[in-house]
Amino acid sequence: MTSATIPGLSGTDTAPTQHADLLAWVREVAELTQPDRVVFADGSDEEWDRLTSHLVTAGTFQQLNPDKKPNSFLALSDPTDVARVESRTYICSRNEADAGPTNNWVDPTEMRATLTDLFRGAMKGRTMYVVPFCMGPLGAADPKLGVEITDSEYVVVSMRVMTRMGTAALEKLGTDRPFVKALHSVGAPLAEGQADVPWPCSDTKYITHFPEDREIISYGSGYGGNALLGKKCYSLRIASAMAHDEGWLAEHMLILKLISPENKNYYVAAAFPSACGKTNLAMIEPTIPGWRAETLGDDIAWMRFGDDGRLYAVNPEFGFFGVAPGTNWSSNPNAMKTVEAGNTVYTNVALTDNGDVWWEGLEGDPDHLIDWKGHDWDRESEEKAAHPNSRYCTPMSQCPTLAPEWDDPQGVPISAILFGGRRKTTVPLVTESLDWQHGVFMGATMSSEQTAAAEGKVGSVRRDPMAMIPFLGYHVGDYVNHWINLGKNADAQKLPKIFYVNWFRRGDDGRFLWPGFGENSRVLEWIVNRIEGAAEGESTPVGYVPTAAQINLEGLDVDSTDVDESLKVDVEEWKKEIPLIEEWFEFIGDKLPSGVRDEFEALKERLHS
Ligand code: SAT
Ligand code: MN
Repeated sequence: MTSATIPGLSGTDTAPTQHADLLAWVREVAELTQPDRVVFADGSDEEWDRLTSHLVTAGTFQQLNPDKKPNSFLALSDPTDVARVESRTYICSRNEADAGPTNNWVDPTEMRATLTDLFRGAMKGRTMYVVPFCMGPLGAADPKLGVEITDSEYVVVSMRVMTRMGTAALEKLGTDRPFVKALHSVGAPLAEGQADVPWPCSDTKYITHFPEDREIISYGSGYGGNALLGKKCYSLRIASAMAHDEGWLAEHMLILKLISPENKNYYVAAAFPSACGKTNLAMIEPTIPGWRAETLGDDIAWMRFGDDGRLYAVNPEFGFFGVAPGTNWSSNPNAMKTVEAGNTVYTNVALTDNGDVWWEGLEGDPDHLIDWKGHDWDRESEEKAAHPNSRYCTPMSQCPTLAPEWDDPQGVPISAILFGGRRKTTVPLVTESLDWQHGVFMGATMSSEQTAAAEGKVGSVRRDPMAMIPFLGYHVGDYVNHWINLGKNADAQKLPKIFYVNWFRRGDDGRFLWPGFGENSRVLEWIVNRIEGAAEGESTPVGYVPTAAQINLEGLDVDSTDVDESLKVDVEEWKKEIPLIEEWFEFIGDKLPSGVRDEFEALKERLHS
């Protein structure tokens, strides 16, 4: 047996790698999970065709009308497997204290034993795919590699869209480069002769992370962030732990390039919880004359200080896994053009009678659809045609506004960081922080109404520091402290300015006070002008907030009193936030950095003076 021999390996028994650790791990997993065969994914077009055909035959995929959506497919998931399952997501650090109060924790030895039992024979009757991938540009000096082992063709195909996957990543692995082990099974072994279902999954789900070992093990779900392990599991949970150790930041942020009428480039990173419009902002079409925008990423930013002392960001991903409902030719024309170009996997949207897709908020008024549960749907139907967390998974390279520097391993220098949430009241349309530490306080106390991207009660307000609550690989207090320390060690002049935005403030009757979408460019213009020292803002107890007159509202068709309202700092409303922040800080506990406590005390004083 040569060192590259894998029992059950398809075609030949020689693996296309000599990486000893990888080969040992592949053998070990194959022995435990007992798949029918083992296949190394190469990321080729031929492989895509083979796997998508297989998925069509299996009933997981329906091929969409090639005239409407070339080389694109619709998957309808099991109705119980539609979002990330935070209650089943674990950070298995060696010490419980390191996982912190926001994560589920189980002792790693105990968790590994549980998982070993679950994985024993878990891939019976299935193919085990070995999927090498790279998060971030392949040309990086220190490429961030991973290998996902999975028994789901849906995952392999989606990983090809979302990551730099296949032979190029395997080559980067060489014989001994370190990589993140990401093991996944849908947890639905097939007995001899047993027919498969279109969306295999298990009622038992575990999304587990071993931060010290840089390892991920996921069982029982085939959906999104539970199963495409390069995304939240690697690029946020594991990477945040790496970033803490190594002095950089792994953040739940879009990366946007703004080009001013003077042709000057500004790069902005922005954090919002899942399903709060990150993709729309990432692909914004400015409504104000002379301004242009380009996209670098819509979900994750890795940021580190460059030799020049500025903070540089790269997007580790290769595709967009965007929320479909609400996406349309006016809210996000660039997302529409990206998916229309084809090569897209849709999950849990509705199917039209002519083999196209539809979701709530999309143009058109179809008489009849097949809804995401596979049932007939018409306009009288009470149920939504598309699941609220339905998604499109589409190559970034197809985005018409993609910035040419999107694949540059250097990254782009960030001028502004935006934090934002979905709040009906209290939080102004835009607030500039007093300085870095105050900005970190803003980020640490970020709050948002819960969306459908995770299981839980939609609409309830939760604190979500830097939109990272579901994605932290370690203690939230240590995380906030890491932000404070990075600021302390940096050249304050070169740090990005921090802003807090809220596109979602409402009037008494529930109407949105600000039109949002492309009009958010007016807020971005104010932000850029603040960076340049060229815009006015009022000093308020919560930071610098513009008046309506200080924002460019030319040509905007809204009631200016609504804009005033959207910018209002109501001291009495803010006083009601104080006990909520207090409670939140108590929950974080002793590890909350003193600098953030100082900011809290200073805010209370400003509100009471
Ligand atoms: O399901 S994912 O985690 O990939 C998407 C999201 O929640 O933002
Ligand atoms: Mn996200």
